[in-house]
Amino acid sequence: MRTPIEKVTPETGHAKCVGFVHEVRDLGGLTFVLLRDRTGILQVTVPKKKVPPEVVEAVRAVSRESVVMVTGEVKATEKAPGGRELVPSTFEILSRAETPLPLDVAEKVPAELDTRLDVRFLDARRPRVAAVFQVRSAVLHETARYLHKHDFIQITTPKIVAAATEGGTELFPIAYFEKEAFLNQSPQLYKQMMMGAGFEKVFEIGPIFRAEEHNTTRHLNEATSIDVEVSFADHLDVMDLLEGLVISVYEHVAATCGDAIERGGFEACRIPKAPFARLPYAEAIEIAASRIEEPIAFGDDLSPSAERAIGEAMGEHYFVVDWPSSIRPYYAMPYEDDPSICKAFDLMHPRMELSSGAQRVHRHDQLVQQIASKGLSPESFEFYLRPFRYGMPPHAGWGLGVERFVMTMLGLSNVREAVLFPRDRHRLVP
Ligand code: AMO
Repeated sequence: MRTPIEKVTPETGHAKCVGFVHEVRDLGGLTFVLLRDRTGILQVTVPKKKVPPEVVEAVRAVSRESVVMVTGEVKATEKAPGGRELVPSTFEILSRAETPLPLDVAEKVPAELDTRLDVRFLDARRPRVAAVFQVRSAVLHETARYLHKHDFIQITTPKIVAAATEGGTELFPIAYFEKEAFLNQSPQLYKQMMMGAGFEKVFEIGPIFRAEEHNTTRHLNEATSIDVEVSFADHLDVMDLLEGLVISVYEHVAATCGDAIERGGFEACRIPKAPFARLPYAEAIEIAASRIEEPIAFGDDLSPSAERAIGEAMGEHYFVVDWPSSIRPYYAMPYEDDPSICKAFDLMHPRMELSSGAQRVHRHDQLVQQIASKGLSPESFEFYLRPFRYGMPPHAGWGLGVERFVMTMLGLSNVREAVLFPRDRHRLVP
């Protein structure tokens, strides 16, 4: 059995360690090899006269980032990282890395993102990148735990679909035998249908596909969405759920990823505090209008500069509520006393939108009328509309983008940093 590097201590005695060669420093009679696995770095000290000749030969031949297996005695030393070193009795090259490396893994100064993404497998060997994906894993883990604890049923819905959910333009058409089909933009219609099936509380964590042409630091063409839908609930209920989930995920990351976050050189993330402010859209527009140059008025979407200006004024996570019905999807429930606004919300991080949600229209005829009034054809939504004719509970839900969640949590500058293999306008490989 190998010993993970973080478990190697001066008390270990004889140890077998396997990892990547992080660095080789040849000082003549003495060579230092830094061995790295995902738990840390171990100094392998090779006094050439005191170790077997085949060890000296292997150390001379090894290149950086090769995978090696080293056995030997662990000794205490103040001069090495972690206060210990390993003096090898065997040194075996399991897999030799070619030189030169396409990316310098030990380099402190970051390379261009494009170069890094081309060789993501090497890039992810860096503690800073590995930390992002450890945090992402913790985010997904706690999300599922939190929702299961609140009696949600996890579902998985089709990604090959026949209709748009969020409007028609952002669809990727695919070849599906003799039929027209698309990659799904959102599990929206399916999670709502499961309210008609009586599941009451469902969630899905899965891919969403958006054929957005623009190339920004916050848009992907394939993203991961945490989707939730709840019966017998309104928008306020699911906003409370979202707020509780966000805080719980931050707490879990702080409790379980502290070491990785520190090794990656990130600042410890500050846990947001409940309750999040609830800012009516009309007030958000006023704040933006007073702070940005470009004209903005009631009925406009919040542009990135408007979001930034409002975020600066708000400072913390906040909700924007009471949106104009004209700029929300057909499934958002208008207020009874003022149908020009609806029971929709966005959860905002001061830097950008994290989540959108709403109480939904649950009455069939109203839904048909709203689909038509958005210029869409109710016939192409027949499979979705059908359950609304056979008893549909009032319901509400939201979708939360995993990449933006991780990006804002760690202060990443580009959403692509939060995906292993991002898909964008120009990137389809690896
Ligand atoms: P919306 O389209 O606002 O709402 O998406 C919800 C959240 O998903 C993330 N997201 C994206 N992240 C990166 N790149 C993209 N191209 C991208 N598109 C979306 C964002 C966004 O806030 N059906 C509704 C949700 C609902 O009402 O339940 C929906 O999809 O973080």
